[in-house]
Amino acid sequence: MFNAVQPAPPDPILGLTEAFRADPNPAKINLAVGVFKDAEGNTPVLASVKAAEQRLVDDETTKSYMPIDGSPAYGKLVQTMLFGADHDILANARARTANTPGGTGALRVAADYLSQNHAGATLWLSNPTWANHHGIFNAAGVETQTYAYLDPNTNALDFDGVLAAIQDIPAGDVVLLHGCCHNPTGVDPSLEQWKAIASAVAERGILPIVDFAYQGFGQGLEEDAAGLRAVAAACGEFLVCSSFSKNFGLYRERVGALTLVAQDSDTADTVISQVKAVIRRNYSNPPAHGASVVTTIMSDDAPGGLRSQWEAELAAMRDRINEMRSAFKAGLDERGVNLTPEGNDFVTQQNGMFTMSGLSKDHVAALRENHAIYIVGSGRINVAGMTPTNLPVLCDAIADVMQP
Ligand code: PLP
Ligand code: TYF
Repeated sequence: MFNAVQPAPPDPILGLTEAFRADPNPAKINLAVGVFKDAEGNTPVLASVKAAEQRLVDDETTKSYMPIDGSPAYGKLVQTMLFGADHDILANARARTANTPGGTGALRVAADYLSQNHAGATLWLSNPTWANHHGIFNAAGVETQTYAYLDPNTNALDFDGVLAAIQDIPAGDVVLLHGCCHNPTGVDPSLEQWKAIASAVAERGILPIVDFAYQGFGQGLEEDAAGLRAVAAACGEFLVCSSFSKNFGLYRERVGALTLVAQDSDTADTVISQVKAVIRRNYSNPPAHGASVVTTIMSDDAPGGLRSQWEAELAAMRDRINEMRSAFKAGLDERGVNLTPEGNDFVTQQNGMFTMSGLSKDHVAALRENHAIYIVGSGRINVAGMTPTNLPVLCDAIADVMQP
């Protein structure tokens, strides 16, 4: 029965982690997979998470099933993080949130919902985008197309290209926007650009999905939500896919959320009924642990409580990434290496863990073969994998592979 099955190709990013593990070189550096690392190269459990887990062990009274869409308290706090407590969307009960297994789960539930309720709609993805986006939506039967995003001469946003592409998207189609810290480029629109993109999407009658996997990793929790809130101001209806893998360091606990916002509360009830039908057929109800940790932390909002402890830990992660961006740019500048014709300024102008370095496939191969430095074939570098120790080694290696 199984002998006719052909092997699937390895995941381009996770496959690199396996190759890295197998590399015997003690000086090897992994800047591939999108996981935060501290200055010692570790991905520790946050102290606020440990404390919340201890409370859960002590206080949890049942392991009975969760509701299909998770706990109402979690849904409320997700909406508050997205829009702020006083937003019209909360006041008029226009949003519904389902707790999903990670951001990936949110995207897959959104994909099944679209395929079953928005027949024929095409999803438009930025070029480039997170490697898994096409696969998740195609697996649900949603066709994907791409829109222009990055200007390769400057490694900055091709804003005119984005707007021109939106003008050509048919009404009723769906566009995915990265809420902040675009993966893989690190390039986000400015607030003015967000407003223009959101108006264009609204005018065309396109449904936006905001993929929000890095809230708090760019400029701050509130600052990073500005683009999403511009979408909320212009577009009456949209979806948001949240992930708490990165900002709570809860990667393996699989905690995320799909939030739908509708014109009014009755419509929101109808749409969530379809979302719940999708979930029931996929995994029935979500894993509880990660969402309980997030709820425990966010609800303890007294001064000195778990929430302020977590916010400080999140700020420390963000600050470390931004310090590494500055040090990386300085290291390249000192060696006379220019990653674009216009220099290396783009490195410090981008947000979040990733930078699209502009390094070619040959450079990437030479970094791996000659220096045991692993980055994704597209040239994406995980800045959060840089440390004060490996940074000079990295900059020397880039100078070496780029010399004419
Ligand atoms: N969306 C984007 C843009 C991501 O970069 C990621 C993870 O890397 C995800 C979604 C998925 O997140 P999760 O690990 O919570 O499934
Ligand atoms: O590095 C990235 O962009 C992601 C990280 O189950 C990742 O691919 C790895 C495993 C996973 C989800 C995301």
